[in-house]
Amino acid sequence: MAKKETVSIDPATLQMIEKAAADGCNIVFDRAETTRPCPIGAEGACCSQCAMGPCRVPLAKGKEETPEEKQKRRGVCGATPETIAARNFLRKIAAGTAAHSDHGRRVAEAFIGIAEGKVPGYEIKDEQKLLQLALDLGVKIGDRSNTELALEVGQLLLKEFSKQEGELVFLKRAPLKRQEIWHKLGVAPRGVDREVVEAMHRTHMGVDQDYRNLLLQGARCSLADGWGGSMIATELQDVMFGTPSPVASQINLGVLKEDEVNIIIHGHEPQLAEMLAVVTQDPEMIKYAKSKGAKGINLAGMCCTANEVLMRHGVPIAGNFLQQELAIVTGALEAMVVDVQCIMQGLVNVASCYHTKIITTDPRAKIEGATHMEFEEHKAPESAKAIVKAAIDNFPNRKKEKVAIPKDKTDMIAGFSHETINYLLGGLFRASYRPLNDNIINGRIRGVAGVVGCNNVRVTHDNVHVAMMKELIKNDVLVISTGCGAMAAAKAGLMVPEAAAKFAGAGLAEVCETVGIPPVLHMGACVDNSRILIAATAMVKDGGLGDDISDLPAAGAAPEWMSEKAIAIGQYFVSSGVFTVFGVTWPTLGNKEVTDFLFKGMEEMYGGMWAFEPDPIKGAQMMIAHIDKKRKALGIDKARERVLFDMAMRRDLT
Ligand code: BF8
Repeated sequence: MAKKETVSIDPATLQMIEKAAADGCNIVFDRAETTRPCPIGAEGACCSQCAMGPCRVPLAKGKEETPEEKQKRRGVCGATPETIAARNFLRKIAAGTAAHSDHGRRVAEAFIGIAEGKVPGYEIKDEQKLLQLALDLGVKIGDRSNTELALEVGQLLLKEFSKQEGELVFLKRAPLKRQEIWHKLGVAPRGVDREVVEAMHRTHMGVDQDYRNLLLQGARCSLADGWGGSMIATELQDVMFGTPSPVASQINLGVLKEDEVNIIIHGHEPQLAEMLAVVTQDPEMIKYAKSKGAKGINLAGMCCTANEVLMRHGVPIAGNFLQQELAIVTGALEAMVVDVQCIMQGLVNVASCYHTKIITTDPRAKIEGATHMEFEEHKAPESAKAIVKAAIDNFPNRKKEKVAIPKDKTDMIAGFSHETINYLLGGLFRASYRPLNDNIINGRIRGVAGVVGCNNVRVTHDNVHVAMMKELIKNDVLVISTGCGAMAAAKAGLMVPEAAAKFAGAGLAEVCETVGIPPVLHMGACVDNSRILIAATAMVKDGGLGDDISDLPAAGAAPEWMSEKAIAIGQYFVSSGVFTVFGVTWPTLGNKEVTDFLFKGMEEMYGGMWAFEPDPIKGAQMMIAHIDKKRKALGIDKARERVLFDMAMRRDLT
C-alpha cells in the first residue's frame, strides 16, 4: 500500500482502507499497487486492431529519431504511430458516447412508456420543461394533453439515435456562430448511433489512416454525445423526475446508519433509483424492516446515480467512485444495488469479506458472483420492492463485530440546474443570466470553470479536484461541477454558501453572498454536463461576452479522469469551443503530432483545445490564463484590474 497521505485526502476513505487491511480484504487501492499501468498502452502507442499484432510503436523516452528511423517505426500493416494514437483516441470517444447515449436511449424508451401508460409509478413532473421541449422540437401544442405531447416528444427524441441523415435537432440550441463552425468543418452529427458506428468502422484495420481525418470523426461523434445522447437523457429525466432546484443534503460514508437497513444505489440511470426513493419510504417496507430488527431503511447513493437522486430528492451520497468498495468495508451495508457504468467488478470480492449483497439489475450489466434481480420498468414498484425486501432480509446477517461506520459526513447544497441558475440570478419573472454576465463584465467574477469527472486511483483521491477548485475560486472563478468531482468538492465543504467567504476571492465571494449560492455549484451527474453546454449558450445569448462559446471567459477540466466517458465529454467541450485541461495522464502522449494537434491545432479549428497538466494548481493557472486571454479579447480586462485594486471592498468581505 502506498503512503497514507498520497492515497486520499478524505478521512473516511483512509479509515476504511485501514479497516479493509485489518479485515484482510483486497480493495482497489491494493490492486493499484500490484497492477501497474502498461506504459505503452497509456501513451496510445499500442494497436490491437488485428491479429498481426498487437503492434507496439513507442518512441524511446528522450530519443530524437531520423526520418528513416521514423519510417520504420510502424505497425505490421504500415500504420503510423499517429494513426495508431488517433485510432485509440477515437475509440475512447466512441465508447464514451455509446455509454451516455445508451443511457439516453433507455430514458427515452421509459419516457414513451410513461406517456403510453405502460410504465406505472412515474409521471410527468415538469410540465413547463415538457412544453419547452415541444416548442423546441416543433411539436404542435394546442389543447393536447401532457401525455399526448410527451408521446410525440419522446418518439421524436428516440429517433435522434437512429437518424441517418440531416443533423441532431439540439445542435440548433448552440450559438449560431458555433453551428457555422461545425458545418464548415463537416462535423455536425447525423444520428447518435451512426456516429458511433462510423467511428468504430473508421478505426477498424485498414480504413481511415489520416489522423486529422480520424479526429474530425472524433469531434462529430463526441458532439453526438453532448448535444445528443446526454442532452436527451438530461432533458427527459428532468421532465419525468423534475428539474432540480436547490436542495440540502449530506455526503460521505458517515451517512450510513448503524441501526437501519442500508441500501446503496450505484450506477447511472435514475429510473430504478427514483423508484427506490419512493419504495424505501413505504410504511409497509419500513414495518418489514422493523420486523427484522432494524429501525428503518436508509437509502444512499454512489457515483452518478447518487447525483441524480441527490439533485431531485436530497437523497444523501455515500461517496464517489473510489469509495464504492469502501461502503461495503463499513460492514453495515445490506445491499449494493447497481445498474450500469463505473461499477467495479471488485465489488463482489469485497462483498465476500462481509455480508453485503451485490444486486445487479440491468440485463446489459451482470457480474459473476452477484445476485441478479432484473429491474422491470413496466412493473417498477414491484421490482423495486423485491430488491428492498432482499436487502431487509439480509439485515440479520450483519456481523456487529465487523461494523465500523466512519463519522465523516459533510453538509452540502445541490440542485443547480441551468433553469435554477437562471431563476436564482434573474428572478422567477425575469429569469436570465444577465447578472452573471454583468458580474463577469465588471470583473467581480473573473470567469467560469467546469471542473468535472472521475476519481483515479493513480492520483491522491479527491485531492486534485479540491486543490484545483480552491485555486480557481480563490482567483474569483465560479466553479460548476458534476460527477465524482462534484462529490469531492462537497466532501471538502465547498458546496455550502459559507464556503464563499472562506475560500473565494473577494469579488466572487460578494456575488455568492448576495445570491446565496456556494462558490462551487453542483450541476448533476456526468450526463448533465449537457447542462453546462446550455448554460454556456445562455451566457452567449444574454450578450456582452462575445457571440460564441469560445469567446466566453470560461474553461473546463477533468483533473482526476479515468473513464472513456470523460474523454467523450472533454472532446465535446473542445469541439464546442472550450479550453479543457485533463490531469493524471494523457492517452496520446507517446505521439507528438497527434498531441500537438489536440493541444494546439484544434484551437484554430474549434476555438477550443485540449491540455494536459497533472498538477492541479498549474492546471488551474492554465485555465485562469485562458480566461484572462478571453477577457482581454472581449476588452473587459481593465474592469477586472479596477476590482482587483479595490482593497476597501476586500477588507469588508474578509
Ligand atoms: O459518469 S465521474 S467515475 S461515476 S465516469 Fe464514473 Fe467518472 Fe464518476 Fe459517473 Ni462520470
